[in-house]
Amino acid sequence: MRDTAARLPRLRLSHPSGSAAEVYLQGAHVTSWIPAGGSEALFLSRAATFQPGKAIRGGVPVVFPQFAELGPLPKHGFARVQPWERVDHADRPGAVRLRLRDSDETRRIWPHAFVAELVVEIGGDWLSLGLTIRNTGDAAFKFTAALHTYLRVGDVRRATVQGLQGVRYRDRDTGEQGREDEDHAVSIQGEVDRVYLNTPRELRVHDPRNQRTFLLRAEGFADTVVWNPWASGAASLPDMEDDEYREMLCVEAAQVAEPVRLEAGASWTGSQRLQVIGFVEPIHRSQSS
Ligand code: TA6
Repeated sequence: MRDTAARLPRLRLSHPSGSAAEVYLQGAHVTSWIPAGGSEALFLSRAATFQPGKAIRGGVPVVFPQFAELGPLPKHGFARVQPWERVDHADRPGAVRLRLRDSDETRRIWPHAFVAELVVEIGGDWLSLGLTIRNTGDAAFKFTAALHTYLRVGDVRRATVQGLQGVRYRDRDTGEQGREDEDHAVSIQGEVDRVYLNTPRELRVHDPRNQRTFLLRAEGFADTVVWNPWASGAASLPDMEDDEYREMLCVEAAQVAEPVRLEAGASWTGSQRLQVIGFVEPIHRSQSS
């Protein structure tokens, strides 16, 4: 990491099982999660920078109120670079609740009153993030959002995502719309940046190199974004080493295709739960039938 992480305040979560996590108040950004008896499960770039107002490359950036450049706001909105406050420990060991309210700065970018809360919690082999958005103003607003999770994998070229078979997607680079192969798990053999629409709630990411499988369960978020910049994309990112694309795979719980409309006083919640379940051999439909 190029510059001192100490400049930004962060919290450490620990669970009686031995699992641990790290969360920066800027962005309510989880940058590390180590399951009990395991090794780091989130990717954080060696070139990540930790500066006020700058996004951190890796972990779980909170994307709100706009996903990517799909709208007039700054890319991925502002939640990931705003200072959140710790509200409480959510009354459980290994849990914390963080809050972001609209301010003069956020209203200059997006003229709405809101409260965002993120509850981060770890257990022995899982990490869960629950994002709640409340409209505290007197008019409805719309937003898109994501938990932009960077999983750490041993070798992305051997990793597969199970559960997206037959699911429709939009390719963000080419604009192409398509449907994923019915028979095979998604494997990453080049740059990928796809929004999978209305995805199953449960997905698995198999990482044979690290001999582990992630079980990902999303609620509230309809879509899933799969992103890996590959060598060329990584080379264009100043806060990512050129070869690090091999060690990461973003599998993001997202609400992109259909923005959420929140009436005054209403709230919305979306969550993603990651669990490490040891290595489970992927099942191919052609094998199981
Ligand atoms: O979620 C995928 C994506 O929108 C990609 O298009 C890629 O640009 C990535 O997010 C990272 O965005 P960032 O602004 O953090 O460089």
